[in-house]
Amino acid sequence: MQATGYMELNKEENKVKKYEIKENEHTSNRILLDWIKEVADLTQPKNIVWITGEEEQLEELRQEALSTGELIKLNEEKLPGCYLHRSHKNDVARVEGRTFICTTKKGDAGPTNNWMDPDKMHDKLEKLYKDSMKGKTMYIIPFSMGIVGSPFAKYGIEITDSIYVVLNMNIMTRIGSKVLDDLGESGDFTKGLHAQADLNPDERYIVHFPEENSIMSINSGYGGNVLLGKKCLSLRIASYMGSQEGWLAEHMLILGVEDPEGNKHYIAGAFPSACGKTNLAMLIPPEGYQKDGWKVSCVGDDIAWIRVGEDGRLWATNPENGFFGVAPGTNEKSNPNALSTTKKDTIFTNVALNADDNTVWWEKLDKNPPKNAVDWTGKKRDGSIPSDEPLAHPNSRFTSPAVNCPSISRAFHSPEGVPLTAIIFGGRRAKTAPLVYQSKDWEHGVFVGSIMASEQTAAADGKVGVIRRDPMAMLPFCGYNMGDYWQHWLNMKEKVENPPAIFNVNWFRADEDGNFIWPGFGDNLRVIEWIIRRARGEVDAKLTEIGYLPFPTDINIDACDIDLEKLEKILDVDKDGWLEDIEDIREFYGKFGDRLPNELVRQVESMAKRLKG
Ligand code: GTP
Ligand code: SPV
Ligand code: MN
Repeated sequence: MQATGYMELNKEENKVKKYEIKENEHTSNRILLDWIKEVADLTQPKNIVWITGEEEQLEELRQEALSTGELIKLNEEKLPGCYLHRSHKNDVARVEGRTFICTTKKGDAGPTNNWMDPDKMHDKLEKLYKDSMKGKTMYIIPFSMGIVGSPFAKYGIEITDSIYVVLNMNIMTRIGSKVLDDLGESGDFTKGLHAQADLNPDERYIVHFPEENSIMSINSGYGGNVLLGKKCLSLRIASYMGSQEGWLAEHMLILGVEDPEGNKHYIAGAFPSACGKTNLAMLIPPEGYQKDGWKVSCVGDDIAWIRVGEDGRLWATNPENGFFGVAPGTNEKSNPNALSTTKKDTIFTNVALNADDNTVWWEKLDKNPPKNAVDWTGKKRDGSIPSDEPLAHPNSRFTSPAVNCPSISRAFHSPEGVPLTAIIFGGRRAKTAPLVYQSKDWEHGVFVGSIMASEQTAAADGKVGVIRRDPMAMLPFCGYNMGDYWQHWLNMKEKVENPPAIFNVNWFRADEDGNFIWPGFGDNLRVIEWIIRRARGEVDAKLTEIGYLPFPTDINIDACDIDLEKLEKILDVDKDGWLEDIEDIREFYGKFGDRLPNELVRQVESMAKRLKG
């Protein structure tokens, strides 16, 4: 690989090398060059490579990763351009306990984030990064979140020693020289530094310095910990930027729905990790809806940047360029669009290999696990699956280009994004939260988002199934004090003349045996239809203690695998359940002290009164 634009000032082995990073064909940006020198002096790479985004360079990197075993080439006929990667066994999900927001004042990170004094953290990290790239190549990835040149895009530079990161960033973001060209001499970019070091989980850190616009990640090689454009920049850093600049960075999918009359509506939805964003974003309408002329398109599946448009509406863009989706559970029935998205130019992480034909497999892909399987840890398996030892890791993922998705929206390519008709919040809750309800107004809607709770999933370390409060699905992703974040949401009311209606959904209500009552997936359009009709003021609803609930007969269940009686059951207000929730909400709110907006205190107390009265 051609290495350009740098010189080692001192080449003797075992001595600390000093690098001179020269102006080169890639950039003359002094702020960038100085930072790269600083990082190179600290990490001591053997080589520095600028990622241009050219296919030839990327192909060279793929070949190198194949030669070291970092990637495995899959069946070129069945899965053209696809690769398998296995991460270290101790490194398979985001590590929330080791994720930090380092602001000058502790209170600015807030009670839901880990915090350390920025100077102390820098000292600690410096020791860990020292010499960490010795003998390795350092890659410099210029990337854009959003369309390059758009006024809404944010640029970043990720320095990494991982080819897997380069190749994933190439799918997930817009990378390469065009970003440097547009950046010019400006210092307006996020600095992201990633080193795998020795993957020691006890020294793993994912650290954000919002005030310095920088991110440092060390000792991991996995997804959300290392693809720094994703959760680190586009949510944690961007949420902080949004609070300063008057916009919102949210953990939301963006869905386009066209009704039979040709009206187009866009909906943004915040569900916690592994709670159905990708699935809803790629929804295929039930047959009857298709016949009637309903069409659904996908603008984004994980992150939305939301701004106030000149028309007084909220407009959402998807800053990403690909999907980093959960593999298990994805199949021809649940999400055919996602499945077809993964059929080419995809990197699979921690799924199982079918050694007979060099394809991939994961739980619930089909009912025929490969007889000759290699599981996600690299172990040969005979295809029988003890329940505690799945073939694919529960958080195994695919990284695919957004343009692979058969239902990708034309608006995906539009810099200004789409106007929102509705915002939906939703969690994974076996009890209490009904299938759908609507908030009464913006303030009540912000309250509904702030009291979201959900069962924990395999997307992060921690105990799966435990219920925790996850406001706006942003608990692990809010880069500043969550109390200030709620206030920022509340303040939007003044700026948005035509706000979207706000709803809450729960696809995961379960019966006594733990089976989901609502069929979900494509049938979720039935709920979306009600949401759109409500937002347009076309259908009545029942005002209850928690907000507006549908009259059950207003949800279309023609040719749907649920009867009216069951539907009524999941459209109830479980007063005892909600009263228990109130206790928990008060306790949670209590953590925020005087950073908790008064509006939310009023909301919870008046809901308590309604439930008791
Ligand atoms: P992240 O990428 O971690 O942010 O996750 P996500 O929110 O995009 O979740 P995703 O759509 O990948 O779904 C995660 C899991 O939930 C998968 O196992 C899905 O099969 C399951 N799931 C998604 N939608 C539904 C639904 O409507 N009903 C049921 N029962 N399960 C669903
Ligand atoms: C999530 O956990 O919400 C994800 C996957 O989308 S990761 O990129 O690992 O954060
Ligand atoms: Mn996510």
